[in-house]
Amino acid sequence: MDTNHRTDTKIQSERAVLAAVRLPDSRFNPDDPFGELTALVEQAGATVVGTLDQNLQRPHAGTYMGSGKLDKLKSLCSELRADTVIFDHELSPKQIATIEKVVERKVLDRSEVILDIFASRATTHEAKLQVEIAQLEYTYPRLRAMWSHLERIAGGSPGGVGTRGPGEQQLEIDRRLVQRRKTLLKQELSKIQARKQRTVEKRNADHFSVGLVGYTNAGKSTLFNTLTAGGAYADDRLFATLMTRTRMWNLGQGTEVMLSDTVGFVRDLPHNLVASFRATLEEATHADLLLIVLDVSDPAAELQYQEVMRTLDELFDTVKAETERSAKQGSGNDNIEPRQPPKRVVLLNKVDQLRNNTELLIWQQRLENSLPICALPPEGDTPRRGQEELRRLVLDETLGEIRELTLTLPMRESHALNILETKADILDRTYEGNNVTIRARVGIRLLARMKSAGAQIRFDDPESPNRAGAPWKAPLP
Ligand SMILES: Nc1nc2c(ncn2[C@@H]2O[C@H](COP(=O)(O)OP(=O)(O)OP(=O)(O)O)[C@@H](O)[C@H]2O)c(=O)[nH]1
Ligand SMILES: [Mg+2]
Repeated sequence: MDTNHRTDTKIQSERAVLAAVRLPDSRFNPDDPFGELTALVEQAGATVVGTLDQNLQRPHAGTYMGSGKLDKLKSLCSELRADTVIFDHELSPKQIATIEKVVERKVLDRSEVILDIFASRATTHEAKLQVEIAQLEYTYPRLRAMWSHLERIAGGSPGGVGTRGPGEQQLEIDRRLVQRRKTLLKQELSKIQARKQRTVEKRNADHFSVGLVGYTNAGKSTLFNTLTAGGAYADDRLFATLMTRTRMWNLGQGTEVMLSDTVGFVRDLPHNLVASFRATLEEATHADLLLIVLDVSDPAAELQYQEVMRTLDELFDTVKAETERSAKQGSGNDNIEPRQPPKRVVLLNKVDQLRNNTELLIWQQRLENSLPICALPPEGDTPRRGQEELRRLVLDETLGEIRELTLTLPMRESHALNILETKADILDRTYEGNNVTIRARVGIRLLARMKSAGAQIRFDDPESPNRAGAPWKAPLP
């Protein structure tokens, strides 16, 4: 058999034809329908030699694309000497096998290409585990469908196809091995994640945390590096960052926040990959403030904005549902307050790349909480556009509205006292027994955070009815 068959999904240095079925609800950029898939395929190391798409009301069950179009796809591939066909959406294992039979070439879907890129980018142990689990769940059944299909046309003789040709029995053994491997990986992953979650929780209790999120290549790592002068990987490639990185960001006035750089979003992220990467994205949901980095110089900015917002909404919905479920099951802790989703600010990034201001004005008018910015490092001593405003904005968010309050706390609360000494403007203090009473100008959000971290603070607010100094129940902003 001389066709290029599918024993793995690597497309390094292959010649690829891209194919797509556009349905009424398909999301794509009409000005450059294959732009994003081309970028993905090139990241995976292949060359795009041609494209073909078809508008349909609904996909054909067996082959997704209509059969006439598929024949056309086959002749296009021969004409362009293509090795591989890549579809811009998910296909079932069966659809892949059927299409492969018609076009006589290796067929991949968009999710498999994304998985390949993730596999080649994963450097940490955690990222590698996540990618392997996703590949076992997504790619493996698709490869298997192909093997058994090849098996049939090769007459069932072992070794008849390539050198692999697994028989039915072999497939059964493979399936069990894969199952065992997956269980093992998942156990290891959940151990790592439990450890990480404890670190994150402890850190967030002490510090205001800010998460950078956004579409891949939007400029998150660049901004992260500029603000923290750190060394996250910033690169003009998709998915340069796979894991969350966190560093202190010094805002001045004795205030530091934890800034996190996360994995980039992309349209239709393979669902198994989302499952394994959810913990990574979920870290973003624990932030106190989300900075959404948007590349406004990208022609597909609108689509990317929609995608990021949709993914975040979904993520918050699942987290909320899970919290409610575990509360119903009586986790023993009745006073778990459902977390409010963090405030979102959209950073209109790469403004230096815009040729005129009109587009920027439209974004600003439309999004109340937005800020034009350039994420590149300062030129000499001068910070780039928007960076100083961003620092102010985050500082204000961190401290919250400043009020003059009288606080009473036990002397043993040395950690809380320390925070007050550095971050509040202390006007007066008196000692009585084991307690200290402090009159201070202090940000209410800072106080709320100290309280939720367990600090025993009572306060008298002249505007509040609980003047007697009952434990503070702050109406959180
Ligand atoms: N001109 C210009 N280029 C920028 C700006 N911000 C980022 N870039 C460039 O955009 C490219 C992508 O930046 P990254 O910071 O790696 O993007 P990212 O959002 O971290 O991407 P992922 O890690 O893949 O999610 C790099 O080549 C950056 O130099 C900006 O404000 N202006
Ligand atoms: Mg990055």
